[in-house]
Amino acid sequence: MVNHKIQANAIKTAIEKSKTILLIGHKKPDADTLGSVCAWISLLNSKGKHVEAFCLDPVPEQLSHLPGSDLLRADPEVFKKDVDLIIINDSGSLDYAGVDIFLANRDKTKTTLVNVDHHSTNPHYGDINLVIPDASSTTEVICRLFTHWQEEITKPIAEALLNGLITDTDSLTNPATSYHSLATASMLVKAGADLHDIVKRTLHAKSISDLKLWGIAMSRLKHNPTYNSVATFIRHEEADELGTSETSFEGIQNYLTLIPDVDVIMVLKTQKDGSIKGSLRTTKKHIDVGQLALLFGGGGHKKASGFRVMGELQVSNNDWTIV
Ligand SMILES: [Mn+2]
Repeated sequence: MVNHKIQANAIKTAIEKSKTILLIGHKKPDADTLGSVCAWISLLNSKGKHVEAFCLDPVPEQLSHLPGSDLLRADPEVFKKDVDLIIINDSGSLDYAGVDIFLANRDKTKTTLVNVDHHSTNPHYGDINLVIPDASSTTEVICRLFTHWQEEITKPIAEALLNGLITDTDSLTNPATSYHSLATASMLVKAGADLHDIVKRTLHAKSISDLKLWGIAMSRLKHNPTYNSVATFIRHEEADELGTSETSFEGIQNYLTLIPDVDVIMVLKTQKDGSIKGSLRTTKKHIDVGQLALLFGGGGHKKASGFRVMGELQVSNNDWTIV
């Protein structure tokens, strides 16, 4: 927090001045955005603030145990209420958060917007922006923030934060994992979070359907020697037929980073709306897949990023193209 004291103090003042605070998690919520929102709920409740929480999509079953997650609503009516402060968590853009249309006419004299994130492509859309790209997760940013404020990291806060940190670091193994992430995880375990339970619930919970979906993706792996990349794809009909969720797809690209000596991993998934979603990963120090995703109108981090393009996936003779 050394380099972000001004932002940390500004957020503190904004909270002190606020009666009603709206917390936002991004659409298709993951453990990082939900862990962040739930940690805020615990802290702000203890300070007697009235808290509302919004997320466009429902909380996934495996994260519904997080204390405070039952407060999240998908009802946009909340944007018509008198809210003093809005805190958006883990969203590289307002569109990614799913709230761009709801905030288009925000009265900036009444409502302050805080943007807390770790995506390097974040354009700083808030009035106060606490964006730390070297943090493994937004939950790590929030942990640094609460610690800087000398707030007590209670058991519910530790539980919520460690869920996000463990998920975003792939159980403290991916390149985003730093000395700080390990120290943060250690501190959260000391504060009462159950590391074993979190790993079991989030990353190790693979159903038969999830593994069948993985099987389809693995059978299509293709190495492109020109770019030294490995790619595969999944059609949304295949995922639907197996009844898998968005999170089962998530793990595939991370697992593929186990392949040594490959520069870029790409997993494509066709969407119901006719678009194609791509996830990019790299374990190479000199490669920035965040920049690569920007070329396709997406964004993300140096080591993990994503994009969405309109198009159709055509497969012929073991060759596939987006047209
Ligand atoms: Mn995150």
